[in-house]
Amino acid sequence: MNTATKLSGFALGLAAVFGAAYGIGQVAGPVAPAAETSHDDSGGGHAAADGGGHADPAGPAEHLPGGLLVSDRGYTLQRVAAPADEFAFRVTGPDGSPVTAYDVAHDKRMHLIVARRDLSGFRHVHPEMAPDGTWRVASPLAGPGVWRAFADFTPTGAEPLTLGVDVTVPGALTEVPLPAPATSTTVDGYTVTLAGTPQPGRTAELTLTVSRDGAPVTDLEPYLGAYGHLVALRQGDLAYLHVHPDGAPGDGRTRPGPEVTFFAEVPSAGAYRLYLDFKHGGTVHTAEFTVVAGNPGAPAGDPPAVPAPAGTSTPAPTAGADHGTPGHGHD
Ligand SMILES: [Cu+2]
Repeated sequence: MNTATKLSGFALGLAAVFGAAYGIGQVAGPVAPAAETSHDDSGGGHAAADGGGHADPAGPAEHLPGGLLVSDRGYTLQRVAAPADEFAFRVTGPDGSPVTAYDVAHDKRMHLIVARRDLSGFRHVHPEMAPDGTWRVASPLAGPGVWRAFADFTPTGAEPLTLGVDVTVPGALTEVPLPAPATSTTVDGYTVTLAGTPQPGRTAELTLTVSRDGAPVTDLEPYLGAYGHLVALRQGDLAYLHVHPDGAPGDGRTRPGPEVTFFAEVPSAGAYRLYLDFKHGGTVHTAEFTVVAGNPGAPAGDPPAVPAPAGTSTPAPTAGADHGTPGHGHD
């Protein structure tokens, strides 16, 4: 019940902000310096997820997961025209001009993550910035569809920020159904298992274990300042979640596998897709998982966490076919 209350509050917040985003859309184009949004009357002194120690009044957007907004706290993500095989964008700051000063976070000044709206096609790449603030990278958009592109960065002197923008790649669209929840997956000959289940509103420990040919991998290579980098996207709106690794290479306690541990907090119950980037043999691999956060016995009226595969619309919904529910009782 408590959870339900929180969730409806969250939904209301979303509605309010989407309303605001719609308003922004109306005046899109050359973006005038975003009129200083002073919605401080919300009284929201909500603690920042990380970093802390900021003096700015917390606007409503600070209560949202990242990636849902194309413009936030005065910073706006703008695509820049580019050849089809290239993806280019810039970020304008509160004064309306392109941002050129960024802090390094996770080894890079800019992380560009893309995924189709159906959560397929995940890529995580690192563009290069031209002196005028334009970021360019070989296009990570692999095929037709509606993609969400996330720019994850920290402007020097400001808080970390993730802005998102939709990008349509024309062509015949084949929607990929979200794979069923699972605690084990394979990629490039590696088997990766997942222990732990995200919980709405509180931090959960997620441990991923990498093996190959039945043997634990104990020589993972540092990637982005850690032995793994985990991104979580929420089904339905692709809210982008920061997930923090536990420990770093060289800290004297963190081993290079086979286990990589993260602390994650999800904003709501429901389905998420997790993407683990890890490096081994000089190559970055991405293992993907579907997880369902919260109580599987969700309140009536909630949409199913995982939709039936498209095109196989059997008339009778499979009652109680809640297979693959993550539990604690394995082993
Ligand atoms: Cu990155």
